[in-house]
Amino acid sequence: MGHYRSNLRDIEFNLFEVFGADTRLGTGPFVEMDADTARNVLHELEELATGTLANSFVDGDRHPPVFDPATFSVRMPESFQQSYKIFHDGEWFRLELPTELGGYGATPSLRWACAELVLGANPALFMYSSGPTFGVVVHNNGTEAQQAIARHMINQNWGATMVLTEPDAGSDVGAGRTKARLQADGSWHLDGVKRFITSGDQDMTDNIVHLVLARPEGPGVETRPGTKGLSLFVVPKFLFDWETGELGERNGVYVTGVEHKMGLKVSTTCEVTFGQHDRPAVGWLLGDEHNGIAQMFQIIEYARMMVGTKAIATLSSGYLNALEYAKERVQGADLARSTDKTAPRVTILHHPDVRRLLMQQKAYAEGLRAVYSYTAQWQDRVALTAADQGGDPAAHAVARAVNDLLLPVVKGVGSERAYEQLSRSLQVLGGSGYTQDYPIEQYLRDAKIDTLYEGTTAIQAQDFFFRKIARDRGRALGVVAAEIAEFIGAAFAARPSADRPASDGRGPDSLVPRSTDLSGDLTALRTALEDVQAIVQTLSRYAAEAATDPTSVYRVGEHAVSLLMSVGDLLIGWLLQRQAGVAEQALAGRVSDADRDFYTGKLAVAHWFARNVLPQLSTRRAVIEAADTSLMAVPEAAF
Ligand code: ST9
Ligand code: FAD
Repeated sequence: MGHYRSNLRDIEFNLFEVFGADTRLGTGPFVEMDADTARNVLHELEELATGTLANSFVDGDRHPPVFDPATFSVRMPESFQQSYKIFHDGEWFRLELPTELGGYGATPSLRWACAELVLGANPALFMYSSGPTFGVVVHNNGTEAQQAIARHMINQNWGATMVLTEPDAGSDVGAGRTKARLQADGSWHLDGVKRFITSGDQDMTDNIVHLVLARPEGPGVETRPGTKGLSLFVVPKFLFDWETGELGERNGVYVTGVEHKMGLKVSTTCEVTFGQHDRPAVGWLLGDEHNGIAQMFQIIEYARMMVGTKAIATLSSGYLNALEYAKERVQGADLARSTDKTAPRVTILHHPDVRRLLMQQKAYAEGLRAVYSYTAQWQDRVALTAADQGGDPAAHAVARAVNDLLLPVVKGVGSERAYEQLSRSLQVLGGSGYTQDYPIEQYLRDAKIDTLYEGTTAIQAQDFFFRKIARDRGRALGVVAAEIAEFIGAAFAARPSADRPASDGRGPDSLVPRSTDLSGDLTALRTALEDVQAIVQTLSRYAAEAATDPTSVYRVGEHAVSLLMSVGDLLIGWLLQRQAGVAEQALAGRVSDADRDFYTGKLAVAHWFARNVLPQLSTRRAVIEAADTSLMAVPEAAF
């Protein structure tokens, strides 16, 4: 059996039972994909993901791609090439495409559910396979002539990259120095060195299209500093006939090095040089307009969602691997009988501390899946309210803003919690977890990158506070807060604390709280909402006070990650309770044994999170309300 443990039951629960995906599938731009087809797609993809796609995951780590400096080229491991070919031949990439470009009409929420399965099985495979998806960006932004490039990217399955980072321009993309000079024929010659470029080279596709941020210069071109002075260029590895797509000469863009990394080794991370060798690096200005950073952010927004989903997918598999182990590993006696040396040995799942570790992982794996699914259903709404669908512009604007707000949560909280909780997965396996007999040490190594690329957690937190909350004047946050408050109000009204079904007292199941403590859980959720609102108010005050005391903003900088993580916990707490409500209703009817276990788990995890995690937000609130700027006053030498 391969490494990947999928959780299709929970994916479908989110899609259909919690977020009502079936009401959006088969309508508007998604008319070609109905709910039954969507379910079939998920089941077929799950089979592929847990088998063929997962098969090369370990081999790709132990036998990573080989770089040949003589030819500036990369050779991929054979096992990975096979997984890639099967994935490509199945035309799964079409799930990501709109119907007008040959897609199947999948909603974003279905697409991200499918993405989870591939990202959990073999994340690099998803990235190498995203050339056609990059083609959508070229199509949406390109001139009519450039749209032909998009068609070749899709139909000929070319690879693609996003090229921002330079040695001196990481988080600070605007510090980039790569230049582009306008040529008489309207093309541009790029000149510079980029680093850390994912999928910069591979030998699985005929061509690779690099989408490169560079600073334009030349007669009649205004050169501006910062990100706003960057333009986006389409720079192919091989030049080609725009009409037919037939490949021509090698272009002057070369991979000159591949990083040796902690993890995700099968994903090439390349130094890419433009115009530094024997020939110019020829490119074209996307859309013939200097709007590079905004165009690139169309890719970044997608990639941030992808990175968060990747992290969450890995955590889920880590948790399920750990759970499997805990059900089999026998060690020690039940704590309640520990003084009796003749007591039978039990599986480690009987130990309260192992349960604590597992319940934390379950809460974050399932809670974060709910967060990305909630975000994705806002993306469905963005599409359904678009002007070309005759949608309401106000509803469209709200859906966009809420999606924007949630992206740093999916990316920042998803990646941080996944890395943290994967270390708990490893802990459950004891010393065995530290070995390569199990996949968790690789999961940890592979998932660490998720807190770093596509904007580090600090960058996500600043984006979240300054752009998505302050600049938006809290409107999108208000929409989400109102949904949470409405849920709490409705839940209190429906289930006053006096109205508690008694525990049926049967076996270990009777330990599950069911709705016994529902009102206590709701109170914890209400307090968490108040805590987050207070944190936002306090940070907003610190930001406002910077008008008279510029150092006041340091308090925001120091505590922005705490805000981001607190909002993440609030959303998880809320969505787990929402899920528990759905589960309770289901349990009131006839369910299969498997579903009874599944729904019972939903009640247990919502209760556990409300009692063990949500109260922590009050402490974070107190810390932030008492914040000062002393940290910034510490002399460098004192660190
Ligand atoms: C990387 C790749 O790390 C790793 C994985 C690769 C995987 C590849 C496969 C993925 C598949 C992709 C397929 C593509 C498919 C897409 C399909 C879609 C149909 N939201 O605040 P300002 C813009 S890559 C939107 O002043 P600074 C906006 O235009 C490397 N836009 O910034 C804004 O203007 P305005 C990743 C945003 O202070 C303008 O930027 N590297 C957002 O100049 C200026 O904004 C990073 O992520 C936003 N949230 O620069 C860099 N924010 O305000 C991280 C900004 O007028 N660093 N814009 O609207 C940052 O993000 C910095 O905050 C900074 C700061 C660079 C933006
Ligand atoms: P720095 O920006 O130097 O950050 C170092 C530390 O300082 C971090 O902790 C950071 O949070 C903090 N920091 C920096 N600035 C601030 C600030 N203003 N406020 C608070 N804290 C700050 N790039 C691409 O363009 N394309 C790719 O395909 C790509 N793939 C990658 C793949 C891998 C495996 C890796 C490692 C990187 C990749 N990157 C890619 C680059 C990646 O996006 C950057 O590494 C990332 O944005 C961080 O930049 P940096 O490494 O220069 O770190």
